[in-house]
Amino acid sequence: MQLQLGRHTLDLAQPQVMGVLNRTPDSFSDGGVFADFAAAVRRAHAMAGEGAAIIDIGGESTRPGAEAVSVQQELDRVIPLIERLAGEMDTPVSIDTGKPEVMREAVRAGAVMINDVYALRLPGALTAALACRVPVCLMHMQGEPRGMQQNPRYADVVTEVRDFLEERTRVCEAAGIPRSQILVDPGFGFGKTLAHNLALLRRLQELALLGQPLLVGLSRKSSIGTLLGGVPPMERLHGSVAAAVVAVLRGAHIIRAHDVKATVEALKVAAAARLDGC
Ligand code: 7PJ
Repeated sequence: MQLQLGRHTLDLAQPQVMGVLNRTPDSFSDGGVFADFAAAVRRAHAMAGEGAAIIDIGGESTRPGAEAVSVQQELDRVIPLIERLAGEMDTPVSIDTGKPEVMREAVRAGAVMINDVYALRLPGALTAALACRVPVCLMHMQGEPRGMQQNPRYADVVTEVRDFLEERTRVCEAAGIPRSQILVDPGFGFGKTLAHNLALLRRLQELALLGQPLLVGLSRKSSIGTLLGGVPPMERLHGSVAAAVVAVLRGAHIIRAHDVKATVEALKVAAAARLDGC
């Protein structure tokens, strides 16, 4: 399995790491350290040096209860950074957004992938993504970021997430996005309790069977903190790496992570010991 990202071909037979770069002052996971432009540029280069295959840039926090940002604010946060990085870096850049205007401008600025936690469900997003002609990651989320963690409920979370991702893939393909450019993601922590997240991780293979590149983000998420007795985001490194290894052994192709070096090294060892993606 391969993924074409601009001039780069990503080999998905090996696990790949997507490095997270938040340009948000209210990010839960890094406290907004990379809101500063120069710090963000340095961080992107550092992650590329550590083996990130993609740098994912976001300008709106989707943590539970986060403030919404305007289109202009989001553009101001991400576009200059994407222009700079796409011009000087050999690592592909993706844009983490649900807003059609931001998708368009980001791809114009050099982003080669769209990562949308709304799975192109916001008005105009599907049309915008289609026009951009870049791969899209469709993520599952129950509800909206503001209230999604209040009372998430499922009859069978794995089946519901799988059916949702299958349906969104079908809708996107029918609209004209080639299947080869569609990634799927269960959206750990997006309208899910610890039990839901664990069920998804245990049965991740059922999502791999959809046949699309499978991206997962568990890095520093609250489920990891809970399993470790309530530790804060900066103390979730080892737990996050363990979760990444489990995900890759159960069929994930791309791991979205803050701690690139640790994740890349762990996944190299995990991949070498893997029988055939089991
Ligand atoms: C995810 C994401 C994820 C994808 C965020 C955080 C919260 N995109 N954007 N998957 N999470 N595709 O970084 O913890 O899990 S924002």
